[in-house]
Amino acid sequence: MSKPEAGTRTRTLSPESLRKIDAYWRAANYLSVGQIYLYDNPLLKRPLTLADVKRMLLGHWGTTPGQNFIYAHLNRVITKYDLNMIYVSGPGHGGPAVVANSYLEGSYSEIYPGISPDEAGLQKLFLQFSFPGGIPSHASPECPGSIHEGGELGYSLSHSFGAVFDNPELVVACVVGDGEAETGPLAAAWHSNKFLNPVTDGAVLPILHLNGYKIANPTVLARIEPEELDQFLRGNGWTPHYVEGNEPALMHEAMAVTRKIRRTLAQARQAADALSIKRQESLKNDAHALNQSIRRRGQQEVLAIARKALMDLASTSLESRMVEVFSHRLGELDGPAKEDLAKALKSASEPASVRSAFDLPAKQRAAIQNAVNTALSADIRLRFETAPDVVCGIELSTDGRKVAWSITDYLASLAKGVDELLKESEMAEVGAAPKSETKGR
Ligand SMILES: Cc1ncc(C[n+]2csc(CCOP(=O)(O)OP(=O)(O)O)c2C)c(N)n1
Repeated sequence: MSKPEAGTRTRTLSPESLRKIDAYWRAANYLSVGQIYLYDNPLLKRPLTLADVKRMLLGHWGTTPGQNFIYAHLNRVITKYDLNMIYVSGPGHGGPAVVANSYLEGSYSEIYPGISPDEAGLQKLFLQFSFPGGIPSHASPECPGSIHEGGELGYSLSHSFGAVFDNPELVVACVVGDGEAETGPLAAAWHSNKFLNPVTDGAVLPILHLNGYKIANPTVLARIEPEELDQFLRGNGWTPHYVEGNEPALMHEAMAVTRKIRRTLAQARQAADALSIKRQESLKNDAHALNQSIRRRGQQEVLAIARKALMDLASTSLESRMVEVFSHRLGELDGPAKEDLAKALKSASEPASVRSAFDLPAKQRAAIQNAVNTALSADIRLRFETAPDVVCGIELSTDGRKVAWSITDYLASLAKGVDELLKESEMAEVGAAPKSETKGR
């Protein structure tokens, strides 16, 4: 594998944008660290003393600058590309990060006016964090916009996918902790992409926060070789992009990834459209093949039943009964139809053909010859042949005129019924399916 491309310094961001993004990031970091540590003196207007620091510290600083970095950058691309995007914090014990960003954006004070955007509000914001009567140390339902409770690790990806199913415009940026990635639920959730339909669903952008530790203990994904990690992610169906380094200026790299996501989404939708057309065709072919086979099978079954029923009820063979019916039909011919047929048969240069699905015994052939001669008051020359397409019946034809009796019509009505049944079950399937090719779903 070529070494994962490290973030490189480019000039995607103007110096002014870079300064603002960096300022936002540092402000979010300040608000986060303040929540974890500060009991008082929120703006550090006077020299810090031990009395300003909380006695019992909770919340994990280690995950926070990374999450703030991602959050700041995502906000920028949301604004730039007018994306419909939400943020899910996997290492949810980095609660200070999501609270800090919500406060910086103004949503927090909007929902909780007591936590105002001033020094008094800041004092309350810091104090309430992981404090009796305050808010939990992890991303919790109280946090505006939160759809993911961060106390129990492992469900961030599943929740993100749940949010985008049947929500085609939504992109969920899901930060996955490398410690969180060691939980069973998260390890399995990488495969949720198999259930995603790019036509009807949105997109999930997992961001593996590879900061090396699950709080203080080394993580597996940060200790394996980069190539192994790359193959692991690809093996799960993802195309990883790497943003690594120590400098805030590398934010531009994540933006490039998001741009690519939009392009990939459009391509995936096109591919899914083509796939859906192919699927419709193959469904049609399958239905046709099934219909044919039902028709064939129906023919055999009908014949077998008719043969047995005739034998049981009338002690007669199917073949002789068929000849009788055919002869009767000939006898019933009258008027112009009869004259027309007689004329055609008499003037034909070739013997008229009598086709039947099975080989007619001599006795039946003689009966037919007799019926034709009697019906048309002439000596008509006949040629007998077997033809499987004359589905269980007899057909007399010459020069485009035809007298026939077969069970084809019965089978056609059976085929029509089967067709309707297939259509009904297809409609029911479409109606019941949560989406087209599911899910992925
Ligand atoms: C299911 C579950 N197991 C264990 C924990 C305890 N726990 C809290 S944070 C943490 C480590 C998380 O590591 P990571 O996802 O890498 O986050 P980071 O270290 O970056 O904060 C653990 C094991 C938990 N919250 N939930």
